[in-house]
Amino acid sequence: MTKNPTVIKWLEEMKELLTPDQVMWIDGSDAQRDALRKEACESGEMIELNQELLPGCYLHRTNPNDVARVEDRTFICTSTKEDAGPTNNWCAPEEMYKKLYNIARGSYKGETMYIVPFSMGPIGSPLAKVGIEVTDSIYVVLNMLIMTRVSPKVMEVLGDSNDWVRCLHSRCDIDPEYRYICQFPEDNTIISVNSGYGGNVLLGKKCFALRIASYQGWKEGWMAEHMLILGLENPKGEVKYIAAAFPSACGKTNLAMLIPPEYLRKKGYKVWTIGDDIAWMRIGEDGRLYAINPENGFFGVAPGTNEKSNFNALASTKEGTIFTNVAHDLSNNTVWWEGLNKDLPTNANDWKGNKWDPAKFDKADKTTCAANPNSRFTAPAKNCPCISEEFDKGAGVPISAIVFGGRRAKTAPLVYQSKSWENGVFVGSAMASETTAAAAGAVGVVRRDPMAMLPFCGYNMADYFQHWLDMGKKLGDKAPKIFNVNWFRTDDDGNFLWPGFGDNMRVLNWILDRCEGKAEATETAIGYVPMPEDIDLTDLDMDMDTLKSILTVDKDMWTKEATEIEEHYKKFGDKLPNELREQLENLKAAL
Ligand code: GTP
Ligand code: SPV
Ligand code: MN
Repeated sequence: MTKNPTVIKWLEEMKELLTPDQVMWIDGSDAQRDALRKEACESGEMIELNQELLPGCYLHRTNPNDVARVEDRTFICTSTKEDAGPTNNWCAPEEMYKKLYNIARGSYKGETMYIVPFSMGPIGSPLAKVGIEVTDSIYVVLNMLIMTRVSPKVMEVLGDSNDWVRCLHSRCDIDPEYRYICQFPEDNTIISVNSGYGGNVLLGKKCFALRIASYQGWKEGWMAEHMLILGLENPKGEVKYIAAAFPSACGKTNLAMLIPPEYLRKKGYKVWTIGDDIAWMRIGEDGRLYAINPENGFFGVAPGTNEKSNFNALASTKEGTIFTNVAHDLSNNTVWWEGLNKDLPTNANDWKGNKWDPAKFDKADKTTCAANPNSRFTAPAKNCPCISEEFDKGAGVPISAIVFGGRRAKTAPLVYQSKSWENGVFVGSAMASETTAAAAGAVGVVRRDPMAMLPFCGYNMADYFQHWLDMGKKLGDKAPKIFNVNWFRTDDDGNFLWPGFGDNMRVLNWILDRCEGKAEATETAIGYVPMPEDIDLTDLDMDMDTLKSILTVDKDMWTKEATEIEEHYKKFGDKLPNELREQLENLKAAL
């Protein structure tokens, strides 16, 4: 399959370490994929769903101890602890290699070692990068075939180069005590053991395209971000691109595929999806920032996805999709999850494979759910009805606006614009959000999650902030404008005050108008907030007072916020860029 000496050497090492009975190169062909699907169904690893209703679709259940990313077991193994920084778990590379090799040694015995050569980004694009994942899991292979570009062409494009990422995955015993997700950015290496869940094992995704790539971007002068990318077409047919960073399970997939409200659709507004989770961005020849989506599919949150909330995501899952940890509707051999529709299935198995009793379902108690709150679909991007024609082109799209956001019941207004690039970097660095089921641990706790990259930055976050500031200096007046949004403001009873989903388009329009200097704003201590009349409420059952209430910047809350940001900044010590310290002082003074 390859003559690349660096590849051959590493694969030999892996074979010796893992001692598989057989080795199989994955070539991306339909025939090989079909044979693997068959094998996985025979062994019970996957369940074939109703092929008339859901052709090429399968259900998989992970071990109940293994349903989300594990941040406390994720390590950045750089030579020095300082290079990993205060927000990452760190271990010296030699020590971690030794530990992981001891865990993985002999673990493929009696099994097949699958070798998956993949490209993150369109194969051969100057913005793309190559990886090779070895795994003992057919489920992982089949997911990688959807989420990345797998083809013998990947190895051709790589040639004899050593610029590729080594990805070792071994399920071992799915033992949480010995579960480790480790990145070695200096060696372009990832090792994941004792897990079978998405972000822990589809190593092209968070491990490579964010943790390793963010480090590469820092060294090579580009950016790898936890961002969706969408194109917004106006009635004149002009398309402007927006990249948006929200923490896990905070609305990226939904925003990336939104359907504009009817009155805007009638005027000719459209949204095109480029990506729903990750953006790689470089400065183009014209000095603007260009983004590609390095992925080839969507690994989306199932619960809450329905025809109304996200028609395009649901449509994407109708063919060639793998569902993980959703409920199995036995009445017609399809899938179900909370929020799909109001018809609770009466003959279904829950995500653990046990008979589910809808009578015991209690909305407020997640343990009674049929689907795991972090259950997911792995769907081919090409299925998406609104996929952009730029998606598969390697050139990338020029970004007009960068948007940060999170889940904040109070404090953050619906939308505001930062006062400058530096101020925007400050806004991103101070971002906070309530935690979700996407990672193991408590849910609903507010934590600082700078640029939605807290679990994904592969180096010292203070250096990462500096890298953002440096990129802004290079971009100069061609830099995208930076905004912050919050779809999740609630009333005192916990009800969302903003309708969200497709109606978020109303906010995107204001954002693009601001980029073109067309919309007014009020200057506040934190940035520019829209005049209430500039957020179009046509056809919406919302009164002006409610809108005004979610646009307010409360002085007391923000004074408290500033104190908390100061506390958050202390972690970074002297490494915190001075510009950010100044930005914090400016905020305090303005308040
Ligand atoms: P990851 O794949 O984990 O990175 O998540 P994501 O950022 O793509 O989040 P996703 O779009 O899957 O949304 C997660 C949850 O937030 C789902 O339950 C959605 O229904 C909900 N959600 C998304 N957008 C909105 C919104 O505008 N308003 C409200 N209230 N909920 C939303
Ligand atoms: C996230 O948690 O941000 C995800 C899902 O996109 S995972 O692939 O598990 O990281
Ligand atoms: Mn994500």
